[in-house]
Amino acid sequence: MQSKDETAASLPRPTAQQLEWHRMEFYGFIHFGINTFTDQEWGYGDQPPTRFDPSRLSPQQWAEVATDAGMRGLILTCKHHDGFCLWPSRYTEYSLKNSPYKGGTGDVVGELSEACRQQGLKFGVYLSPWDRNHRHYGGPEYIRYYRDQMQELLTQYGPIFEVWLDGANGGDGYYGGANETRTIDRATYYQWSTTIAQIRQLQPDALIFSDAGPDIRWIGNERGMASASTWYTFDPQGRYPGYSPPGYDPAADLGQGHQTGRSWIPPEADVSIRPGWFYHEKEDSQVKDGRQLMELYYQSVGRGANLLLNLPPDRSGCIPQQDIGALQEFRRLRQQLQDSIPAQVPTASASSGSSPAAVSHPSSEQFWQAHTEDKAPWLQLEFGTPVTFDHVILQETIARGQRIAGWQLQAAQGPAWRTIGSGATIGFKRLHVLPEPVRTDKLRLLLAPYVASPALSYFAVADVSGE
Ligand code: FUL
Repeated sequence: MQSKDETAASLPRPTAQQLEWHRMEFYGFIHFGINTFTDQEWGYGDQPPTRFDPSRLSPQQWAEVATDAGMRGLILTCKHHDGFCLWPSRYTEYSLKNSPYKGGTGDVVGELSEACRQQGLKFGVYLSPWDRNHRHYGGPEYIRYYRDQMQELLTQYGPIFEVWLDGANGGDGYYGGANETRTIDRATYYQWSTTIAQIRQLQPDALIFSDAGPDIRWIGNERGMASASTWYTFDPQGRYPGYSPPGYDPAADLGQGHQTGRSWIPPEADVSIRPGWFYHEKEDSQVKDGRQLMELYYQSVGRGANLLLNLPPDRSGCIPQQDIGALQEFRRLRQQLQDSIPAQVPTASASSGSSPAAVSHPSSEQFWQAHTEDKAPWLQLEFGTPVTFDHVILQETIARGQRIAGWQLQAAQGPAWRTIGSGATIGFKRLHVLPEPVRTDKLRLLLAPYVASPALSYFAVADVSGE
């Protein structure tokens, strides 16, 4: 059996780029294109480019809305399954260069990447592998085309933080007028290892997302819901974007990850602020409100995943007012949570290890770590006088790998301890909401079981209901 020291040395850890990505927590998706104008979710690929006709398109507004909402980046559907390109690709006529937008001289990818740069947002690209317009889809020529387009997106628009590889693949489409169904072998058709090497070469800092990684994995549903237990470690063997071997279970595999997985491939929870990914007028009354978005935040970021929230611009080319209102309320609720952390820092003590005072501030550079010989590590907060709280906020020091596999919260009740919450993983952030407020002068966190000696960066309480 391996000793705990050996286990710690061989633990998968995030790359510097992944660590920076974990710190982003919340960023946005923009689904915009010909579907916006045809009121569709999956365009067939047969609509003329002239249908793309926004009256006052403003990528600047998208970036401002995202910044005001507290997002850290935006990912754009540069090409969705219908094949229409939001940049003037030199490899196809099926793009905005043949649309009325700016008389065919526009470039939405360029305009948004520039607006993001100005606002201090990171910029990411979605380039759908499935292309229902392209006549060669299904054959080797299309793979060359896909990589040529990837080359354009990764060389013309500055730094890209995330390349989003969608899993939907093959089926019926226009395909240059063939109007037929084309099936592909999802495991072999795209020769992903070559495209992934191309992305690495062109944008070494970009993280590649798909339902199989290699850098970020899909959470396994489109409801923005992470698993109660979330491992960043994952074994992608036999999986490719859009393909998983038989026996795969999205909730168990993608949601929870694999505790003993050998690769660091953390999950991203994607969800739309509206029922659809693209704008549909009939969904104007179904925009998720601030409280619903806060729920999504708890079940994604609060469980250690990142939240990718989709904001579909309407036919004018702007994000509608009611969506903006919901985002403002969402931001207010997150701020309220932040503001309800008591200003007075409690005194921290621990069963062993380095100085526990490090957990009083949410800094990932400073952390407490239990001694390797400590069989039953714990951390304790003493408030001096009793405090009331309804949230507990935890952050694991994930730069050292994901180590905590079980935790329990106990509040002092006179001489006894009462368990007020428990779970398995912590990860980058864990927001634990108590069913009812607790009043105590001492709170402790028991950390067991664990993979290697636990390291924690933050341990705090908040009282939202008492605000
Ligand atoms: C899915 C696509 O099929 C949807 O249209 C959307 O883009 C979503 C984010 O991913 O796989």
